[in-house]
Amino acid sequence: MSGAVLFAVTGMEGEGWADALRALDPARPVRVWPDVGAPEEIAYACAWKPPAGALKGLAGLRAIFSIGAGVDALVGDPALPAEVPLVRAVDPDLSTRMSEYVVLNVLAHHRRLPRALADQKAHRWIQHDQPAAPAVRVGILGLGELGTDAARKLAVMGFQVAGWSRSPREVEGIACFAGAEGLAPFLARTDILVVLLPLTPATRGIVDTALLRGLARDGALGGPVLINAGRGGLQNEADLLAALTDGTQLAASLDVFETEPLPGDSPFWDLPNVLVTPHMAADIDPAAFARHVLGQIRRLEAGAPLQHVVNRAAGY
Ligand code: NDP
Ligand code: OXD
Repeated sequence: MSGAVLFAVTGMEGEGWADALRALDPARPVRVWPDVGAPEEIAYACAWKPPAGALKGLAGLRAIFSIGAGVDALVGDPALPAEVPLVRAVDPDLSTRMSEYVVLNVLAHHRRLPRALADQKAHRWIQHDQPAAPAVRVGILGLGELGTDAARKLAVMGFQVAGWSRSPREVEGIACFAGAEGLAPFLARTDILVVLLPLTPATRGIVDTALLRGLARDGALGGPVLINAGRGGLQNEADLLAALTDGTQLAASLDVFETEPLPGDSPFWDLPNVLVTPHMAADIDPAAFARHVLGQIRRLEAGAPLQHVVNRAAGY
């Protein structure tokens, strides 16, 4: 019998994900927690905020697949078996969705959409200045799977694009900066900052007053813009709120927050220079996730190494 797959999730419905996998591999047993069946048959687990201890006692477990690119919640879960490889979600469908969100929001600020929406509400006909894309410098904090795809698509549109990563990278047409010493020069040439970092001990709270003050102030937009589609824990929200209200920061698009759902009384809802979205930048499609998981299972069962394995010490 092929190794069985167990979906262990909370906050989402497991059956739809399981059905997508069954559709692509009808011979493989697929179970949804708590209907584990015989625990020794479970070879693979797909997890998103798994119920406490759901993956304990599965002696035959060979891999855990995160139902998401971000693994901060799983890495921080003390009940997750430490010896089993954890694989993050990587798929063109996910990258395309994130790039759509990034391009949408870069263009929204580049073409002054928040101002136009406010003007429409007030019945004001104002033609705000419209700088050309090559006059605008976009910087992507986190030049990984998602950041690189978004960077390439923005470069095609004519923006000057740079990226920052932990280790040095080379991406054609993108100015690459890396490490602590690369951060200040990267920020100093950035008008629109896109945050696509994972949340780790090294990145928590990285978007603070000091970072925001390091952004370019001589750009065509008249002030720096922040787009955070990574994780809410990356931003110091008190610092960000101050920057958005005292003029340090021109505008922002925020898809992620320290507390989600964003509380109804959060001041971010009402700032005219902020576009708020409900953590929807890039939800992976169940069929795409099933394709990714089965691709990795087939590699493993053919004796090849798993791809996209999380470095648990680094946290991503
Ligand atoms: P990757 O692991 O492919 O890329 C992460 C990038 O961040 C890499 O370039 C990495 O550097 C860099 N990085 C990590 N730590 C540091 C550090 N300390 N200093 C500098 N750079 C660092 O992740 P993905 O691109 O697939 O995903 C990024 C994040 O996007 C996810 O972790 C998740 O939090 C978020 N996300 C949000 C979604 C949403 O709907 N809002 C949907 C999907 C993902 P290096 O290249 O050297 O490893
Ligand atoms: C993810 C997410 O990490 O949806 O994939 O946030």
